[in-house]
Amino acid sequence: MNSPWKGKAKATNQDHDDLRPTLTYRHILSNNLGVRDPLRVVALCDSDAFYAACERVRLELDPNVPIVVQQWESIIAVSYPAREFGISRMDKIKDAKKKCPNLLAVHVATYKEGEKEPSYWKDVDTRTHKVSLDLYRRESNKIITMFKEALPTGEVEKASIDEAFIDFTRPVREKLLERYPYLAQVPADAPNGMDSPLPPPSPIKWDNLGTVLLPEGTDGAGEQSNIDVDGGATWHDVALSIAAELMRKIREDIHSKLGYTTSAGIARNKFLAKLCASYKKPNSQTILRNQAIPSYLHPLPFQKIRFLGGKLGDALAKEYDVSTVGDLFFLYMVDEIQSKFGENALWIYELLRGIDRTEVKEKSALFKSMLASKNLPKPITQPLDGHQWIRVLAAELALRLNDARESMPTLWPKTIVLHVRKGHETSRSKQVTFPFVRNVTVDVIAAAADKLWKELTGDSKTVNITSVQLAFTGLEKAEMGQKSIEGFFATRDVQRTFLKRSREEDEPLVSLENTDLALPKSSDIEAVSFQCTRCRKTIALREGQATGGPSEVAQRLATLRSEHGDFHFAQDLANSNEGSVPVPRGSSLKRQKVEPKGIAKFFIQK
Ligand code: TTP
Ligand code: CA
Ligand code: CA
Repeated sequence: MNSPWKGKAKATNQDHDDLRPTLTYRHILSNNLGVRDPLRVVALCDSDAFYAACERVRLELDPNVPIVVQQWESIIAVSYPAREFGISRMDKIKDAKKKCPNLLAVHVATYKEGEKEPSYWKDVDTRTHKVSLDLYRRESNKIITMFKEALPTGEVEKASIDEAFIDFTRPVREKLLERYPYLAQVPADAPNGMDSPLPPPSPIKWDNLGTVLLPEGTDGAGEQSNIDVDGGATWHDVALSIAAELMRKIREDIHSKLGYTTSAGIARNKFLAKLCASYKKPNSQTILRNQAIPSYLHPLPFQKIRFLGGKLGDALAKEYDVSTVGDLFFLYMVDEIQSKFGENALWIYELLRGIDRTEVKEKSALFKSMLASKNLPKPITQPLDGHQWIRVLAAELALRLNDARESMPTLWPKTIVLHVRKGHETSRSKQVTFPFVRNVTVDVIAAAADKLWKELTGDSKTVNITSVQLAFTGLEKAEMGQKSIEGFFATRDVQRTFLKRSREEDEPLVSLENTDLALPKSSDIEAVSFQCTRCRKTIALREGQATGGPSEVAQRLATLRSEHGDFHFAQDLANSNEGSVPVPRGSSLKRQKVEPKGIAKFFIQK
């Protein structure tokens, strides 16, 4: 094959040609260039020490109080004042208190047998209580709502319980045209009409917009902060600076209205925005200019990049004896990697260049399902003892459905599913149509679930149930037409649905789409498996991995989930590569079907 990379087989700095594209009037006047828009600006905004901050606000504490949030014996969030004492999430409560005798440790709220609402009980026990993350979900929704209200033409995608991607491209373009109206008029003497290059922008005042990362070859320690003016700026830099202005204002509003500090990363795509969001935490924002992408990416240990971590990262490190993104970038043996990775070579190639074309897209506002689950440290052995756990899970579902009904009064789950794991046997589940009722109370839910429980346990005298999950699926917002809410519910036949026969399934039919379980990090997962929203497969921890404390299991599950997510991300990137990928012309780096070998096998779904 006649590849210009043959023999050289190395990347050069010219591979970064996409960092300074020539912008024309057509670019600035088009509003639908999508992920290939050269003026694209994306931010990732993450809340600082989120659960700890929620508890601090709830308790109306001084922001300087050192506080940690505890789940059973583990620490799950550490406030920044507590971090000053060297406390981290890895510490045991006992050790954290040794480091800081005044430490305030708040146990996360729990549902307790027989209680309808979660609360902060004096004595909590994983054998009788279940963690409630409802406060954090509510506060998270308030923050997301503020993003959306501030940016009616922006796109907001909740990425986890405390972070969201924001696509600033449209709001920024509106501001650009408002501030520089001459950009909207193609000059009469422009040589190529709409396709003529824009005039150079005036210098940017970066002061007070956050930490601006420095391009290569500039004096300084990697960042430029509070500098007055900046020559050499591009229109993309102007776009970044406008996004930074809007982001700063929203972050200030969140702080003054809700009391939370946040940190944001602002760059040309999601991958880079996420990567620089935690550059300076807490209460900060970092701007990654296109020219600074190579110098920011190259020194990073590549295994720190989420998609290049884990087993794939280990394999890469072993195979090539490299440690940083820059090492990989310059050592990247195109043909060799192509033969090892097959079509997946492309996305690694792009990632090393700071290219990511994934969209910022709001997941449907409608939760398709809601799931409450509990891993039982002490298995249920008497069938009658199931009832107490069913009530605990029913209380959580009732609260979450009623919360959601505040904004969607006709939200109704078509089905309720009960799923149990019996020792090491495969799990079983049963489901039944859920009655169409106005008041979804704990009693209504528990009645349906009790029935399913009886069907699942049959006539057994003893059982060995180690995990119970209760879920609403098929959640839909029903059309009300002209009716009032009361009239709307009154017209439906409530009882009929209860009489329908339940259906038995080997595997849970729970679609986790848009539940918090679909998020990479959620410590409320007290389960040993999850169902992927993309491929619908149930992905479970291997035998032996499902042992240990709830937080250890949750950690392992989170790792598994993140690896599985990376698999899909890799696939998406590989599949979105038609078109203007900056692959050197004539390179053999093309989409080819190659049998997976070596590292490529990490991309292959088992
Ligand atoms: P993070 O955003 O990872 O951490 P954080 O907000 O506590 O701190 P930072 O300022 O560094 O962003 O996680 C958000 C919340 O998710 C965190 O407050 C608690 C919860 N969480 C867990 O329950 N278990 C975990 O292992 C992690 C990483 C987070
Ligand atoms: Ca956070
Ligand atoms: Ca986070």
